[in-house]
Amino acid sequence: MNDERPTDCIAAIATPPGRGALGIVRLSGHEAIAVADRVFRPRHGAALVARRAWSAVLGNIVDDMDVVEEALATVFHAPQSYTTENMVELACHGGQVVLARVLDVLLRHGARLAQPGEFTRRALLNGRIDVTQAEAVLHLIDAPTDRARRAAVRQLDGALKLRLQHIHQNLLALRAQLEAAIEFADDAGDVFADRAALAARLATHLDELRALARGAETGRRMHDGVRVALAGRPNAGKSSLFNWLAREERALVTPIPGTTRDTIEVDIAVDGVPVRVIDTAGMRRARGAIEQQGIQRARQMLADSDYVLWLCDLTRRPARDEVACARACLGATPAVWVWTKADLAAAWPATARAPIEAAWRTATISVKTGAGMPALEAVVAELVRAQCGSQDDTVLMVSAWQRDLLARAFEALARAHAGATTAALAELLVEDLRTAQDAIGEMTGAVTSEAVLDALFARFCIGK
Ligand SMILES: Nc1nc2c(ncn2[C@@H]2O[C@H](COP(=O)(O)OP(=O)(O)OP(=O)(O)O)[C@@H](O)[C@H]2O)c(=O)[nH]1
Ligand SMILES: [Mg+2]
Repeated sequence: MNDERPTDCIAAIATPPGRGALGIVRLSGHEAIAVADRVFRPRHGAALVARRAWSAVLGNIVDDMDVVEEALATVFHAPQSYTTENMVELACHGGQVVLARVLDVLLRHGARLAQPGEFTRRALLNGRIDVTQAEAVLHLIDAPTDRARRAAVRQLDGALKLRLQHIHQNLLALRAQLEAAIEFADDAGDVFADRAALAARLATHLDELRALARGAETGRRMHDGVRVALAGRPNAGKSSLFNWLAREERALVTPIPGTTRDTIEVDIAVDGVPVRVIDTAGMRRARGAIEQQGIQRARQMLADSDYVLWLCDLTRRPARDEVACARACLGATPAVWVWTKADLAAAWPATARAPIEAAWRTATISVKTGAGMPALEAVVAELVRAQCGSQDDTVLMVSAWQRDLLARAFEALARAHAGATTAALAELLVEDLRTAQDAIGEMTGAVTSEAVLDALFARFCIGK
């Protein structure tokens, strides 16, 4: 961890731009309360510096003789604040000109404009939170669904930090034991003597890391969402289903085949997981350059999606290459075959349907009557659950570099485990354990570099 801990007074507008009932300007640093006192005139009583922690004081913010704004100042004394430093939060009226003026006055009286994420960075540098908790702050602010919020709050509370610390300590203890065994090879309690027991211990740790990796993958899904594309022949009813799922008339629906050209996307929530639904152009031999581009784009979308709902119009007689066309368009992306327009007379003979029913998971719907829609939604929910699980207390909201660290720890531990079951060199085994342990340590920020912290906090907004 970096030892250089800045304590100068930083200030920033902490609320989002735009009009609002309230806007908050916050200050943090050793001199924060003193700087606020230079511009804040309490309506009654003593200056802020003489106030008890967490007192809220009504007063004016003045610039020389000018009253700039009326505000409520809340005083926080170190270490009981967000950053662990002295802090003042000025709750002002939520107008951009007002807030900019208040900030400007503070900057001219000894504060410096905070960098993005600098308040949270100070909380981290001062040891109140670790990297997993700083990540949780970001994920909490960005949470696209309530389930993602719950996971972020749990992590902010230190759940992941404790888990990682626990694993780190266990790996450390095991490594110490192994190193001692190497050094005093003749000792009675040589852990290398019972290779099977050692392998079992490593397997337990490997399981822990596997569970973490699964949780991190779920967290990624819960943040990025699951992509579900709607595809099929022109006029199959894709845009109709899209509008139904979006609960609004977003996409143009007409009886003319080839209506949709560009892809259209909408975000919905399924079981607390964000799902991006993508409507695409109908697949056929394109008539004209625009449609050709649309189809090209649709194919790309299918390749980039997690799932495809392949829609097929029951009322249109099947073409000879129906299945081949679907297979070619879908590529490797898993799909559910959805029969549409079930309210109308079907033109597909049972013999043509049978091979499809055998090869694909299918659903039958009518957007017009709503028949089959709950069942289709249940299928989508099931697909989403398959990606995101339903166990909330194991979800990790971590970033890509933390997932990489987890993978590194896992690989090293897997090597150690393989080494324990064979008669690999003890020193190599210890080295692998050290690699795993360091990677886990890095995840909590115990040995995190400045560059990594810069990258993390660059994703924050100013004032957080
Ligand atoms: N009766 C009935 N008509 C439907 C149903 N779903 C869609 N349609 C009609 O089928 C036609 C085509 O629907 P769209 O949703 O535009 O089809 P699409 O697959 O998006 O078509 P393209 O964008 O041209 O590829 C429209 O006239 C819809 O009203 C349904 O469940 N029942
Ligand atoms: Mg369409």
